[in-house]
Amino acid sequence: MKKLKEYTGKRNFLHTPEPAPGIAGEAEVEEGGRFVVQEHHARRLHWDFRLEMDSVLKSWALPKGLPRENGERRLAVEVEDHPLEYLNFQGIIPEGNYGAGKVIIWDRGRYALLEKTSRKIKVVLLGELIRGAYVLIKTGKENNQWLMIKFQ
Ligand SMILES: [Mn+2]
Repeated sequence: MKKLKEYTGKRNFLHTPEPAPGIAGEAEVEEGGRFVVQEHHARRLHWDFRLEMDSVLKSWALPKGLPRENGERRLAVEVEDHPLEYLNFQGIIPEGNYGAGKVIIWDRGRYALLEKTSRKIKVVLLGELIRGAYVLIKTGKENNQWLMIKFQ
């Protein structure tokens, strides 16, 4: 899958327990409006926020996690699209591999899309820990920098 070329290019699936795209078989992965937040104990602790969109997981790394209060904004760095199979991934990425460290599923659930443009994604997240409305806004300067803001 072309969209996942960057994901595949950064990883050697003989050495990382992370899923190779399509390994579970796309048919086995039920489609539709899911999200996951993974706590990733890499060189620097961060939280990866992933939204199922266009048959991949659109992904952002948040150094401080998701905003918790209304009006709170957090930096969200857009990273490469991940395969849908990553929704269920947790485990330890061994030293020497891209993103080495422990990955824990911190929350997951479904989302409703309220608005989507190339620079703005507005969603309602219905997870186990997280329930609320959030907007992601591309900040412009750095191409991969977004802000995630809780607004309800
Ligand atoms: Mn990560």
